[in-house]
Amino acid sequence: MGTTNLSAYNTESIPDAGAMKFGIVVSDWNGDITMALLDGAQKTLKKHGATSENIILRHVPGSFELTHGAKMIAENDNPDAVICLGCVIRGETPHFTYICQGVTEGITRLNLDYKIPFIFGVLTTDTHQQAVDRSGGKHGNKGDEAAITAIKMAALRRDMNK
Ligand code: DLZ
Repeated sequence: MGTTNLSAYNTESIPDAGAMKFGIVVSDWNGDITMALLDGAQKTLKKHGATSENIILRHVPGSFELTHGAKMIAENDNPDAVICLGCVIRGETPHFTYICQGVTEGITRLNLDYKIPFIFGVLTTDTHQQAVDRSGGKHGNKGDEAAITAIKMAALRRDMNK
């Protein structure tokens, strides 16, 4: 189990994203990791048909601000889904717990309050190496997975609104 690539998926099972609009909000904290997540998410969206014009990108300082950044994209850019990308690495103080709790509850609430899906693409790791392993390393890229989830959830909503 330990070496499973979590980003492995069947490409043919993914809906076409050509007519979909996505927001991405990315945290600049732990930027080496979050830029790798962003790269994965953008490449995966485009691989499945999304155009550059239909990928709205905004940066926020840290993962705690992802909720507000995502909310602003939802209110200003009319996306079909918003992907939230961040990386919180455990330190010596309880700060890790509060940030993780804040962003998790924030994104959950957005999913309940708005009609579009908000995707949780936040790594929460004990070490920097664990984050490297999950942002394009031996465990895949959480950014790819977040993009696939966004496409699937946008398609679900589209199908249910038919
Ligand atoms: C303050 C802080 C710390 C200690 N660690 C992280 C982290 O590992 N990952 C992350 O995304 N952000 C961290 N931050 C910043 C907070 O998310 C937030 O930006 C500040 O507390 C200001 O609200």
